[in-house]
Order: sequence, then structure tokens, then C-alpha cells
Amino acid sequence: MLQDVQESPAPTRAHSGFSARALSWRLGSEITGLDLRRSDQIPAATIDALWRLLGERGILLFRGQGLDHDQHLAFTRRFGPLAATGMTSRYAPPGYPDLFTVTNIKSNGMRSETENAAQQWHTDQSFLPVPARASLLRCEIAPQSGGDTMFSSMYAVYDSLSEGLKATLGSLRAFHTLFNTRCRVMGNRKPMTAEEAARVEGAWHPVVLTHPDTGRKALYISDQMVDRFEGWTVEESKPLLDYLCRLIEHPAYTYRHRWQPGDLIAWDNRSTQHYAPLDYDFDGMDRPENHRLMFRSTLA
Ligand SMILES: O=C(O)CCC(=O)C(=O)O
Ligand SMILES: [Fe+2]
Repeated sequence: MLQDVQESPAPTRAHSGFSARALSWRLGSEITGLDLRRSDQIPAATIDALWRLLGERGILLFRGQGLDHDQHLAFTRRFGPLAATGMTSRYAPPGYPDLFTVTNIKSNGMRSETENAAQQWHTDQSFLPVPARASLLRCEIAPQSGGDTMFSSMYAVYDSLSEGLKATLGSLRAFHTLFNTRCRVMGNRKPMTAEEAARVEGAWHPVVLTHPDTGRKALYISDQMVDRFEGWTVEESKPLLDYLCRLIEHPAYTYRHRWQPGDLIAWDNRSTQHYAPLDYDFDGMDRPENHRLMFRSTLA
């Protein structure tokens, strides 16, 4: 059952050095008043305020920044050390091992392995024992129509549950791995080497996570990574996972972003999930008007 969450975000608020406007009621803030190309000039107090807001609101949108790779990485580093790029560094653009390329643009006639990397709800790197704290995705080329990314608030999903289900989930752990029966996004990827496969073998995490910055509880399972709870079979876990995954994709808990080149979105991997629907002409991806090129940095 859907219940209203108790907290409401403030409308446009002035912070130290920037303004924030809610993107939807339950998650997301658009930030204005900052030039991220010169992030070394942003005061530490402003960076702290952005980080606090990210924990509360789940995603921060910065429009029209037009960053290059170096500026993107410099801004990311203001929040802490970078994470390895996830499954493997083979998706990094030349010379930038800390960036992950998400694109449908062919290279040497070969289809991109990341053309459909996000066609399932997930939170980044949850297959690692210590997953990524946050990710920052920058749009360089967007399709003429579509190519959106959707985000969902795991605070809102958790808050919507009954006390009984909260108590049951609060005592459970789940196994997160890309090698699971629900995962549907490996289709176009080259087989992993044994070493790559060992790095992403999987990890156990509590199903309910207490966010270290806000103290709020968030649901931490995903359609892409999880097919069983600890001590339960896959078959037993499926009905409850199906139920929770339906809540995660419920429009009431989501924000859908229509990208423009130059946009940058930071998301908190502890309190949100994301998903890129195939809402553009995927079969016509060879035509320039359907090209999509994004770069992601990841915080350890
Ligand atoms: O393609 C997208 O919009 C999202 C890609 C994604 O999941 C990621 O970069 O972590
Ligand atoms: Fe992702």
C-alpha cells in the first residue's frame, strides 16, 4: 500500500553559495548559482552543504555546466576519493581510467557494451562489499527525443511499508551479484575474464540500510542485483522481491530526467536507485539524432 511520507522538501532554498529547487516532492534538487568548471573555487562549507543535501534529496541536478573530463573529475574529488569504475575499467575513455562511458555509439563498427547497461533498476556497485557512495553522470550527447534516466527514492519506498514488513526486512540480508536470475543486462557485454568475474562475484548486504549522513532508513535491494534473501531460496524470495521491485518503480517515488548536453546529475547510491528506459529509437541508434554519450565518475 502506498502511504505518504512524513517529510516534505522545502521549495527553493538559499544555501551557502547556491540555491536548491525540488525536482519532485520526494526526491531530487536542482542546484543553481555554482560554476562547476571552477570547482576549486567552491568553498568547503558549500561542498559540505551540497553533500548534506545529496543525502537528504537523493539526487542533485546541475544544468548547463558543459564540463570536460578533467573538470568533472575535479568536482567529484571535492567530495572524497574516487572508486574504481565498477565491473572493469574497460569502459573508460582514453586517458581517463576513473571515468565510465555509457553510450550507444559504435566504435570500429562494434556495438557499445554499455548501450543497455542501465535497463534495469539498480544502485551502483552493490555487488561489492563496500559499494560506491555516490555517482556523478554527465551528458555530452542526448538523443533528440528520449534517452531519459529515472531515479527512485529508497527512503520513500521504505517509509511506505507496513511496520510488520519493515520488521521482517530489517532482520534480513540479501546477496547482490550481476550473476543472478533476475539480471537482464549482460546481453551485449563481452564475457568477463576470470579476474574481472572474481572482482564482481557478489556481496551480502542488509536489506534495510540506515543512511550514515541522515539517519533515515532506506530499502537496499534491487531488481538487477538481488534474487534471494539470506536463508531463503530464490523461489521463496521471488514473490517478496517482485512486490518490492514494483514499489521501487512506482511513479510516486520517482523523478525522470530529460537530459540536455551539459547536464550533470549526482546521485546517492545508498538512498536511490536509477534506471534508463529504452525510450528512444534504439533500432535507429546509428543515426546521429539517436546518439547518447554520457560519462560517470564514482565516489568510493
Ligand atoms: O544510462 C543511464 O542513464 C544510467 C547509466 C548508469 O546506470 C550508470 O552510469 O550508473
Ligand atoms: Fe548505474
